Amino acid sequence: MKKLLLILCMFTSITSCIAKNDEETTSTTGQRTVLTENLLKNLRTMHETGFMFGHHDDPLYGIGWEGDAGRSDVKSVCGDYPAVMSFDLGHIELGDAKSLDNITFEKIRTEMINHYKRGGMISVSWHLNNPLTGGDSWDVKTPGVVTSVLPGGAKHELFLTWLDRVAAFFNNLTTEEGDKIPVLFRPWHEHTGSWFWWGKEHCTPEQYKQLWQITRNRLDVKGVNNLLYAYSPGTEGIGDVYMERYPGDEYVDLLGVDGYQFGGEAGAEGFTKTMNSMLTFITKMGKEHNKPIAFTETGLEALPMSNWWTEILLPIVDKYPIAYVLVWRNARERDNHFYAPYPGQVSATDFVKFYQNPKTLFSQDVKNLYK
Ligand code: BMA
Repeated sequence: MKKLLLILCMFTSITSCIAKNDEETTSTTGQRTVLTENLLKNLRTMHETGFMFGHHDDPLYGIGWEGDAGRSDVKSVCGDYPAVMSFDLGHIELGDAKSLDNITFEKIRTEMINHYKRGGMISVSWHLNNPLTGGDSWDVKTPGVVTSVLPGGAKHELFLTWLDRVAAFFNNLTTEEGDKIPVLFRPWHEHTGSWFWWGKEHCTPEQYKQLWQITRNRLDVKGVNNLLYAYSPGTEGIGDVYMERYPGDEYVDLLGVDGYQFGGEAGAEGFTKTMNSMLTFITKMGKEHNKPIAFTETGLEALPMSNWWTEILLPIVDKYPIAYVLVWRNARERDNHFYAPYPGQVSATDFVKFYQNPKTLFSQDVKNLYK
């Protein structure tokens, strides 16, 4: 065996989520499934074995292909699937059949089930539209969008219907055997920046926290009991910057950070410095708040550095007790918008070395995430 399999714990615990009272969103359930609790337990101890590698939209498309059964750029390079696959629910709120990246939600659901069946973990982000303007997540020209979806706001009722569509998707995520598949949901990410309508300059800390609360409470009320929730700020700062909008321990299961290397090779030093600072802080917060931690999004666009995996990313992450690190998608519809290698790509050989490192965990290394 290249790597140790995860050690099973015999005992499982079911802790109930604390539901907040909000008149129309009072939680009636608030209990997670045993599979979901088991995933949380295993995320907590993952760092004792290593850290999982993840890739966004991994089985859906890659460089030069789309929709080929069983295909994955990561697997084509190293022989195994990532342990974590993330997907995005943008446009599900509209009732559309296809996501903002032009994939049917039915296909996304199928690939989530496939990945669960191979033992892997699923994470979900949500680049939802702007409910006030009808624009996208990045439409930040009009103020007051967050206020508009809070109780009493002009778009509150509409927003609840959006949350209900998300709830229906998660509630419908079941295998033929009847397992309801656990998911790490990462709503309202990168909010310490201001490029999304829920970002720092577009709402107060209280409004942001309320956004989390109504999201969580509505999903609880709708019986969504298969989610863990990740808090994923950007790299704008540690300390108060990171924690200012933290919705509270009862809403969050994992502390993360999204941070990219920008500017090609020249950005390596700054990226290393920033991520060491962020991950040192998150490690401390994880201990204080008793939460697992992860590097929830990262990457170097178009991977121009042949040694990026083992000489930049690995030396950063292997110092911290992260459960996983995830790189963004290999877009098939945009030039040079990819974050994992494909066969022949300049960093492919180095990625194989990264894969062979005993600390990096891929699909074959994580067979007991739900036990
Ligand atoms: C961004 C880019 C966009 C994409 C969005 C949601 O980072 O990759 O092209 O639409 O994520 O996946």
